[in-house]
Amino acid sequence: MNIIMFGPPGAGKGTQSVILQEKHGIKQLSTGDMLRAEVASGSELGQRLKSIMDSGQLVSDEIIIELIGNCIQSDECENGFILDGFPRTVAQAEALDEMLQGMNKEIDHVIVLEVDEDALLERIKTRAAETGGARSDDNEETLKKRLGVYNEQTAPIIPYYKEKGLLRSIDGMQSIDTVTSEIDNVVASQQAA
Ligand code: B4P
Repeated sequence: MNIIMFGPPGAGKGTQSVILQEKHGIKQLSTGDMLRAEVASGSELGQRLKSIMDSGQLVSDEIIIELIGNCIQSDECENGFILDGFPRTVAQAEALDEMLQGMNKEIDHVIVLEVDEDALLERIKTRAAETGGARSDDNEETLKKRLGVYNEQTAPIIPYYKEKGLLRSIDGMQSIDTVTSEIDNVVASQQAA
């Protein structure tokens, strides 16, 4: 089963993808984690990525598409994958379709976590406090920029997948456990079919 976990910054994509990976043995592919690993490596590319991420902007489609293409083809994704934070632009969604066609794979569900902006800000503040500011983009100013980028560049993907009949909207304002059980229902409906 191949899933896209979709939603604004801080909606809980990473949180739910980790749970889904553990429960169903399908591989979480988080573009955010991959980019943060590159930053942590101290490479020259990592330094460039850090300044883009700290400014709340998106990393170029070219870099992201190459990153994700290599992962989807790996043996780790044999049982399926969860795309966590990808695609984030219509160009990324189109490139993904092209890649999957070539591999004879397809997306089964696009799970959209809906969370309002005040709650997102609270979550990011909590995470910053709990982690001692481990993520340099976890602050109010950057979050506001990221929300602007989400509304302009990422949300337009929603009609793209709606037309394909793949959207499954979930109220992401609920507790983590409740969101998980609603995602489980989506997954179970496919397994029963
Ligand atoms: P990401 O790493 O994808 O970060 P995110 O959107 O903040 O996280 P997510 O939605 O996963 O929230 P989480 O579960 O952690 O992106 C970081 C940056 O990388 C981007 O800004 C961009 O620059 C770059 N990037 C990544 N992918 C890219 C792409 N495809 N193209 C271009 N650039 C890209 O949850 C947040 C917090 O809320 C946590 O503390 C969690 O505990 C809490 N929480 C979760 N669910 C909750 C719930 N139900 N109730 C209460 N709290 C909850």
